[in-house]
Amino acid sequence: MAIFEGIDTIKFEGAKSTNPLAFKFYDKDRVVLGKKMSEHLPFAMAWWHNLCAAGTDMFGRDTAEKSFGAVKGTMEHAKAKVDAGFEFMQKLGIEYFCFHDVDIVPEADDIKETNRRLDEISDYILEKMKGMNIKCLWGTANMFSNPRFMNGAGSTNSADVYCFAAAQVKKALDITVKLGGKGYVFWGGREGYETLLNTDVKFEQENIANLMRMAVEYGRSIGFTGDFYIEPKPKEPMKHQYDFDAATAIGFLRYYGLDKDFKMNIEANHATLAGHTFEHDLRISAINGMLGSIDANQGDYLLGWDTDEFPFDVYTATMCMLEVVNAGGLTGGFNFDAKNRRPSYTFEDMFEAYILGMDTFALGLLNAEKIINDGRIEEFKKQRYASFESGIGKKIREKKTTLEELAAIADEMGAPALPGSGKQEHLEAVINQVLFG
Ligand code: XLS
Ligand code: NI
Ligand code: NI
Repeated sequence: MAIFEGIDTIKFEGAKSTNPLAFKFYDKDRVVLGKKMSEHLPFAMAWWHNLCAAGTDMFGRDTAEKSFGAVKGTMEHAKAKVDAGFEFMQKLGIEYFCFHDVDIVPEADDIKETNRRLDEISDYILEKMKGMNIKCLWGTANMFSNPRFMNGAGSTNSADVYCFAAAQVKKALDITVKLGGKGYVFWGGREGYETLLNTDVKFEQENIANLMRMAVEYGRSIGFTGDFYIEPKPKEPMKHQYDFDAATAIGFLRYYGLDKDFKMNIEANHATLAGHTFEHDLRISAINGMLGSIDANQGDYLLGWDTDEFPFDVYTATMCMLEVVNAGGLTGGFNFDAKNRRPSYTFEDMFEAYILGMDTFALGLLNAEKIINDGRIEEFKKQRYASFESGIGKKIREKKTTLEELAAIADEMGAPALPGSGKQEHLEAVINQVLFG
């Protein structure tokens, strides 16, 4: 029996359609820049927001009904969520899901019992996956909700809690591999600190790296060939989080020799919390060969926290898709780490949110194609650095110069000419013309 009764498979109806339960722009088989839209945009459902979170915030309880016909906190409910999730993904044509261990089963007091439940539910999920084109994008362990993790997991001050974190990572890896997951995520939920007065930052960072090293060793030993990801975030819940942004996380991975096994999972709302644009963190990851996966959402410039809204900002999606296309695509996918607003509490709202997100990224992709085909932006950028294509500039680019040599050239020169207009307004006008002209 259908859980989302009355909602059919969501179809592409085109930009003129007024049917709220249809795609206006996401046309999965349409070929864009040599590939199908569905190949450019491997979308994923986030188990926690879509099937678990029901609108509770700091000031009020659930607004949405997500029992899916079972008693919450039971294994029947866990299974009902699997049923709901697969029906939801199938109706939307979403091919991937992402999960935390405790999203898919209720956590027991004893980890042995939690693990038994994880075995049971993963059997159930595997059974569901048969004959369906639905796969696991990535798994992770929730090491931030339970009070034992109040001081972090890898960064905790308690060796016992550290063991517990290791046990959760081990099991989450087992389940991810069992479900054929392409990736495994470390989001440093409480890996950070509130005050230096009680914190040994150096030791905590070493311990996090050590946990990651053990995860890589174990993961590879059980046949996990995918990518490990760090998902940077500058703050929230902690005041200072160690994986502040892509640049910080990449430096950390290199320092501890983990850069061969890890890539970035960049979340839009986390990048903006770090004071960057989404595309900035994508570019930093890409130029370091570490653009792995994306948590597709958006924040609110008026609010200073992770509001996890469904992507609606087409300019940002366009800049994102330019980065992704120019980087040759993602090894991971686009996980909607996003939730309905609290007053959007119906099943229709869940579907419309995903339709919004998928259409926004489809528009971003179509726009990226237009910008690339227009060519003016790329050409301007090339011209801007033209002085490094010949003469002394070329020699600098080839790293064959010395400070003395360059200083001697400067001495002869008098004052150098200004470096040429950056033409930002011109370029922004080009973008608008290409998009709306
Ligand atoms: C929270 C994070 C989290 C990760 C997975 O801000 O985005 O949801 O994606 O632990
Ligand atoms: Ni996320
Ligand atoms: Ni987030």
